[in-house]
Formats: sequence, C-alpha cells, structure tokens
Amino acid sequence: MRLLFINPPFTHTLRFPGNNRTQLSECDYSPPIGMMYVMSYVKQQMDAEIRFFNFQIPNTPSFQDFEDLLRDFQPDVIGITVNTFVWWSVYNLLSEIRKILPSALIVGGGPHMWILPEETLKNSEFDVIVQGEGEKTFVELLTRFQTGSGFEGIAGILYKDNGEIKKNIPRIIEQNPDVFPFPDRTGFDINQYRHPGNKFAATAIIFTGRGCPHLCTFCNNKDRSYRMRTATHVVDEILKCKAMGYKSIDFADSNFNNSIKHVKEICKELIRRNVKTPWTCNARLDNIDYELLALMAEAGCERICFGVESANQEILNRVKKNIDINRVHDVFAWSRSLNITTVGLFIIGFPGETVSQVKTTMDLAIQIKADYIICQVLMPIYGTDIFKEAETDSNFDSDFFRRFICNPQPDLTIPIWSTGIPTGDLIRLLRLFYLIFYLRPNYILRTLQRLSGYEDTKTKIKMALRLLLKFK
Ligand code: B12
Ligand code: SF4
Repeated sequence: MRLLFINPPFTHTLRFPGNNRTQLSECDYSPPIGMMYVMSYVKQQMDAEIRFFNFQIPNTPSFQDFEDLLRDFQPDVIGITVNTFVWWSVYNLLSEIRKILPSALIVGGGPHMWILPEETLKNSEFDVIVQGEGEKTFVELLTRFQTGSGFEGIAGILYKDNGEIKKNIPRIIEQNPDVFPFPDRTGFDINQYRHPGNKFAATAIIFTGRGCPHLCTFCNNKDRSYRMRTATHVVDEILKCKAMGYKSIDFADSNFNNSIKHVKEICKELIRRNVKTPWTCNARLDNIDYELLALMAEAGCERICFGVESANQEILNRVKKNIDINRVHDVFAWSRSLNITTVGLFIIGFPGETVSQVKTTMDLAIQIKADYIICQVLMPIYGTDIFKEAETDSNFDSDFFRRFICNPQPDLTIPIWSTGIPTGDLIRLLRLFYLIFYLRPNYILRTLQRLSGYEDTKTKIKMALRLLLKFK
C-alpha cells in the first residue's frame, strides 16, 4: 500500500480579528506533530510505502512538485492534517488531488475535525474524517482498506458510503500515551524550525501529555481527559531529539503544569540525566510556586507563556478560567528573579467587558513586567461554550463557520461577538494594547540592551515592523 501524508499550505487562512497577516513568517513554522505521531504509528504497525509532502516550510514547494509526486507515486491513501484556519486551502487542494487521483482514499485528521464534521465531509473530496487521537483509528482504517472490508464499526470516524454520510461511535481515548512511538521526525530539516524566542536554536516540539482537564468556555479543546507521559519516556524523546541536532525544546502542551507532581518528575529526570537542553513551555498561574519555578529553571526552563487572559477576576470566573489573578504579580516576579523570560497571553472583548476593564488589563501587562505579550480579541469558535452563548445573540454572525465550511473563501476574518464594546473600538484597543506595551521607551531600551547579535537584531526589527503593519 502506498500512503502519502500532507501538511497543507498555510495560505489565505482565516484571520484573527484585527490581524491582517495570512502567511507564516520564518519564525512561525512548526512541524505537524499530531500527524507525525500518526506517521510513526503506521510505520510501527504496518508494512506500507510512506511519503510525506510538506507545504509549510520556508521555501514553499510548488504545486507542480506536488502534482508530480501524485502522478509518480500514485498513493492509494492520502492523509491530510487540518486545522480550521487552513480549510480554504485544504478544500482546494482536495479538488486538485481528486482530479489527478480519482479513486484514492482521502482521509482528513486534526483539530478541525470537531468543527461541523458532517458538513466538512459532505462538501469536500474527503472520503473519511478521523476525529481526535488518530494513531489507532488510522491503522484500523488502513487495515480495513487493504482487506476491502468496509469501514463499518471503526470507532472515531465519519465516512462516505455510496454518497451517504455515516458517523461511527467515538473512539475511547488511549489512557497511556507512552504506548505511542515518538513522532516521526525523519525527513525534517531541523534548521527550518529555529525560533527567535528560543535564541534561534533548532527547536523540537514535545508533548508531555495529551488533553487538557480545564473547561475555559472560549476554548475548543475537545480532549478533556488529561493523560501524562512518564518522565522517562519524555526525556528519552528529548535525548533522541538532541542526538538529531535539536538544540532547544518547546513543551507545547496547552498547560505544562496541569500536575505539579508530573512537572517535578520531568525536571528531576532532566537534571538526573544531565540533559542540559534549554526549554520553553505554556503554564497556568495556578499550580505554580517559587519552589517549582526554581526547579524548572534548574532543569533548563528559559521561557514560559502564561495564560493571564484578563485582569478582571469576575471575567476570569465567568469564562471558567479558574485562576486567581492576584497570583500574577508573584508568579511573574518569581520567574523574573530566576531569569525565566515571561510571555503574558491576553484576550480582550469578553462578553460584557468594558473599555475600562480592558485598560486595567493593559495596565496589568505593564505592571507585571512581562517580557512579551500576545493579545487577541475574543472570537467565539464554533462548538465552544462561548459560541453557544453568542449564538443566542442575533447580532452575532453565528452562521459564519457553516458558510465557511460549506463554501470556503480565502482570507476571511472570524467574527467578533461584540457586546460591551463595538467591534471597531475593540480592534483599536487591540492595536493600542500592542503599541502601548511594545513602544514604551524603557521597553525599547531594555530590548536594545539585550540584543544578541546580527540575527537577533534583524529579527527584532522585522518583528517590530510586523507589529506596526499588523493592523489595518
Ligand atoms: C501546541 C499547539 C500549537 C503549536 C504546535 C502545532 C503543531 N505544529 O503541531 C503552535 C504554537 C505552533 C500552534 C500553532 C497554531 N495553532 Co495550535 N494548538 C496547539 C495545542 C495547544 C496542542 C495541540 C496538541 O495537543 N497536539 C498533540 C497532538 C498529539 O494532537 P493533535 O495535534 O490534535 O493530533 C492528533 C489528532 O488530531 C490526529 N491527527 C492530526 N493530524 C492527523 C492527520 C491524519 C491523516 C489523521 C488520520 C489523524 C490526524 O492524530 C493526532 C495524534 O493523535 C492545541 C490546543 C489543544 N489543546 O488541542 C492548539 C490548536 C490545535 N491550535 C489551533 C490553532 C488555531 C493554531 C493556529 C492556526 C494559530 C495561529 N495563530 O496561527 C496555528 C496553526 C499552525 C499551523 N501551521 O497550522 C487551534 C485549532 C482550532 C481548529 N479548530 O482547528 C487549537 C485546537 C487551539 C484552540 N483551542 O483553538 N499550535
Ligand atoms: S484555554 Fe487552555 S486551560 Fe483552558 S481549556 Fe483550553 S487548553 Fe485548557
């Protein structure tokens, strides 16, 4: 069996409100880790000839190269990883593939598959879509495909059966993520993943667990059961990456610190095995104290992105973020004292939020002396609890996602749910947030003092220009 995996083009994607960028810049590239897990598992479990075509690399390959591969390789099955943002380009890619390979089995996976799955399948050239954890489902699917025994009963898929859409039962999630082999990193040029935030080191993305146990109403994470990998398994993977030439690790879990015990085990294992590779992670403000941060720093932690979201406790409670905002000052100060770079993640435009509440959040970002901030206007994503709330408001364009899935158009902007603050004002506030934060004379001075050479200077200038040009 010939099998082709595709990481689709990241062009003319959906846009975040207030952001006119639709292309990846050189520091945004990241390998499709979820699909790489699936590739590894297939390699481990089956005898198949496998190729991989990656559109998301700095020198994007041409469509001609892609079509040549389709004609030469003639895959029996094609697997594509999809997030909703790239649906327009995936949709068009599927039509092109179908013209060249009318009878190939085309399978979609990835986070988009939770958003209007029936519509996604019905309106596209996908034959099957896989929801959630893909390894076991895909192998079962391929085995059935090989034997020609149909797809009935394969848990976790929706498929077309003589034009009819069939939805099978959901797959029971694997509780021990250690059973899956490491993501297949062969065939990737590690230098394409050099991140300025990680001192331009070739950075490997690693997950220490799967799922997220929290319930934030704005998040479309469907995998609420948290499963941890053992520290030994995680560090084995890190050492393997190190041997491949990676110089830095990004723990990309939504929250690295869902379990303090788990973080301690990983840090101790990193220290015990003398790994000495710098790493970065995302963390919540709860479940963290000085002692834990100190251990993380000792184990190589150099940067943490903290989901702060808002300065207003009431708002945080309403969206079920469930953190105590009073801890933010301590957590940022502790991190600073341990030389850990901090990134504050913020959202503005929560339901009922006022301009003065947004300004309090801006003040907070400055007071806590975050090294960087990232801010977004809230956009209710289909399927989230906040989307369900927004749907009840006739002023909100709740049909947007359905239209986009059924008839995708390039470069659309996700609608804002404007309640307290009019849309135009929210975009202006977003711009103001970035400008006030990044254009402070003190901040600029500190950044200039910390520039570490030509590459850093060039990138920071590019990033500053991007920041200024980001908003229309
Ligand atoms: C880490 C992360 C990132 C990292 C790394 C992404 C990467 N390259 O893998 C970074 C920061 C780079 C990133 C970027 C973006 N991300 Co992101 N990211 C995540 C996060 C936090 C974790 C993903 C994860 O757990 N992966 C672990 C692996 C094991 O799971 P997985 O990727 O889902 O893969 C499994 C299945 O989906 C399936 N599968 C995947 N592909 C395929 C393919 C086939 C053929 C099959 C059969 C199965 C299959 O099998 C995999 C293994 O079990 C999620 C939030 C979340 N909690 O899920 C958001 C999330 C996936 N990201 C999201 C978004 C929107 C983005 C961006 C578009 C944001 C932006 N501003 O540009 C970009 C897009 C990047 C891109 N190039 O396409 C959204 C997607 C929403 C959606 N409906 O599609 C999520 C769900 C966050 C959210 N709640 O909104 N992201
Ligand atoms: S926003 Fe973060 S903490 Fe909240 S549910 Fe989503 S992934 Fe979990």
